[in-house]
Amino acid sequence: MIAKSGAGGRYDHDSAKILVSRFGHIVLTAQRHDGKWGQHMRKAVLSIAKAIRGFSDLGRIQAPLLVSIGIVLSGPLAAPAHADAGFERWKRQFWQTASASGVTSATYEAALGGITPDPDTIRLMNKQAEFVKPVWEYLESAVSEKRMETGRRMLAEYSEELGRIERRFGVDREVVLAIWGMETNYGGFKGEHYVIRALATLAYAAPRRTSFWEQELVTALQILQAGHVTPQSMEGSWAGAMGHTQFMPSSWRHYSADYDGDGRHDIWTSVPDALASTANYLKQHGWQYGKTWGYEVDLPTGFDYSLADGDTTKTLADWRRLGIRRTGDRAFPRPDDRAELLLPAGAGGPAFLMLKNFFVIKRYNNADAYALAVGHLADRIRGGDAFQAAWPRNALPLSREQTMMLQTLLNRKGFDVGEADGLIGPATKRGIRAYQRAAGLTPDGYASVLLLQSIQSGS
Ligand SMILES: [Ca+2]
Repeated sequence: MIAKSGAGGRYDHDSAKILVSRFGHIVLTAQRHDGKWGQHMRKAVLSIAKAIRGFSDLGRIQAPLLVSIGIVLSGPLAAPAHADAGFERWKRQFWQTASASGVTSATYEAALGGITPDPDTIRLMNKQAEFVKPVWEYLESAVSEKRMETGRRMLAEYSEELGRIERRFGVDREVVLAIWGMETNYGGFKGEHYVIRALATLAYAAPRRTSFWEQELVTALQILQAGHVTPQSMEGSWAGAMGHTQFMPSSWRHYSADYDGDGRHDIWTSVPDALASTANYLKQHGWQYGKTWGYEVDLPTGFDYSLADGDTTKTLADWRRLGIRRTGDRAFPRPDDRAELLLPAGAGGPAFLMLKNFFVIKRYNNADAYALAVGHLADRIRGGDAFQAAWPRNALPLSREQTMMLQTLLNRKGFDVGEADGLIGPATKRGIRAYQRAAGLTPDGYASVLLLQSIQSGS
């Protein structure tokens, strides 16, 4: 047991102590007589944290963790903090699952021994986005000037590696870079969470999909055990997405690659390994080398917007026969390729014909806006143009609550959208189109604040 005197000597009325149990659990006791945590108290906790980092048996304990424990302990004569008893029980129980999958007790102890639930993971796992960011705002930050510029710099810096990756996997270098740029800003922000801790927190506390998180955690432990990365470097997001390209452990298992042949698939600290892994992921999901993800297009007046239903596919030649032209009136180089029409912000904004590679990018993150941003960033890194059509900046998307309101109103008016769940799926889009047709509006199925207002004013 280690006891370090903290603020006690320095501050008359406050004291803090760190105790470390033989299992490596941290116990912090703290007192401040006026019951408030001030800046000096935080400094005291931080100084203790710094002092104990020298002890090798503490494993992966970092100052911010201790500060966050310290802040939880506010209140007069705060009771000693203790590890979450439920979490400790869960850890003992999970050991059975892990050992059955070949995880050794040494790996288990080194990885999970001293950890507590991750407060960020707890806070974020139940959080639902209240406001939906308009696609144009998302694109502005995702494909910023800075990110394009860094992408072009990285294209030069890693030209040799990217060339080899392109030849080996058959995936265009710019899209690999664009995913790296989108996921972690080219490694600038990989997430500072210890992946084992984040996944353990989810396996223990997530309201759903417990077995999914447990399996991801088992895989993460196997990755450590095989020596691909050290626990100290196994950083990722609060939800367990890891390294430069934010692979979940299961994706790492199926798609990671070893660029330099050192036997480790190190997506955490090796940029070439991470880029090769992303290329392999895209290839395994069907990437078509040398082809684009899609084209911005102009629609003719009187176009039948019900064809943009997320389901209809036609060859580019067939779309051309319906009056759709590529922006700038350039030809489609491969008119026999099949494409789907997408209007990310409804009839008032840009329109795109999406090809196979767009849907391959979506396998990385299943959101149209994400795949559009990756594709566009790749084009811009390559020196391509900005989108031509303007975004309808007054047609803001609905929040979840507003969507529920819209759904309730549509159901009430006889335009069946199913359950009012606040999510815009195919049934809601069908209901919106039916309403738009009946009201003499363009039936694009786009749920905007303007549409909600129109329905409200007519009801
Ligand atoms: Ca390697």
